[in-house]
Amino acid sequence: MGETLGTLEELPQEYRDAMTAAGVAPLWPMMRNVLPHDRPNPVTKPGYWNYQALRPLLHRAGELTPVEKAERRVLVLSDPGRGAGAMQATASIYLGMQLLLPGEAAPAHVHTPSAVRIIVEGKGGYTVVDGERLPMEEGDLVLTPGGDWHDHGHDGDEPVVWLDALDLPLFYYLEGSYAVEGPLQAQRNRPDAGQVEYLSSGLVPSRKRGAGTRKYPMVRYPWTRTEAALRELIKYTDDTVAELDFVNPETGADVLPTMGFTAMMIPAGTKAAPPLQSSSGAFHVVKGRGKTTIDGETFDWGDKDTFTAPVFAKITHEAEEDSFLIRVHDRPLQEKLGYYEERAR
Ligand code: 1HN
Repeated sequence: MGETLGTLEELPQEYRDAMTAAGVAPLWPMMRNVLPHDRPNPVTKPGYWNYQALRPLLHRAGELTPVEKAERRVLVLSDPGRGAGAMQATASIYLGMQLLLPGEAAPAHVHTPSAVRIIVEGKGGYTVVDGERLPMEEGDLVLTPGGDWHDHGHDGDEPVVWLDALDLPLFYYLEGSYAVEGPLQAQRNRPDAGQVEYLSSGLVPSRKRGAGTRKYPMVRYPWTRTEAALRELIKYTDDTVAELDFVNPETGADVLPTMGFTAMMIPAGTKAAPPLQSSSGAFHVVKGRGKTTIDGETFDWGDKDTFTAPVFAKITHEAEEDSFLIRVHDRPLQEKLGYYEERAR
């Protein structure tokens, strides 16, 4: 226990060459890399993206690359620990900022990873998910579960931007990531289920015998309701931060199998120091102002900024104004794998 393990260099060169020729390698020099003591040793580094800095770059992409040439016009938020161009923001979470201009349509496709949009700015954008037309308004959370057809459209007159979060790194790692393309979908002429069947929390369509429910019954969570719920909760909770998890209204489970989403309100003047968590996370500021220290790095944030935290990060938030954030995390996956954990700081 705790002894220093043997290195590759200690072994005779002819033995190392013979192992290489046989297609094998000794485990012991690599043992502590794959199984560090006590806690993981993440590659992921804390990341921060200022929206005012991204915005002109995104608009430039709008001038340079028509949506037909991009399929999806997105700037990817790369984990600083993996470097520019990395297709992930943490080990399990991909993030990108997507721009759609008035009159544009992003073609329909379906893929194995799941996507979630958090709307950043602009009016008139919509997504069609399996025939259901979902208006996109600032702060809304819109799900595109893996296996559901989706395309994006825009009836408004100003650019629309949203943050995409996908479990793409997992699917890519599993060599399970692929898409199928198709024609734009016919849209059902009615409001989405969040405005009809699931308008009111605690009420679901009557469970008549034999009436089946969709696996993902509600795919749009309007921000106006989320904010109203947080503002009410903060008045009565003993916690310094109000937190609400987005769940499937039929099952109460997390909205997707791998990714979880938590709406947070940090009141002005409040400091919050959550326990260390085995999940990694991305924080998107719907609105507010404050600063967050993650493993010793401090980020000053404002409206529409995004920042990330590796697994077991030591996180301290301080809000200057009443601040509303959505946290994207991989707790649902870790719970299914049986190792989600929180530790005292
Ligand atoms: C995707 O399908 C979308 O549908 C956005 O808007 C970003 C990033 C990687 C793979 C698929 C979209 C994506 C994506």
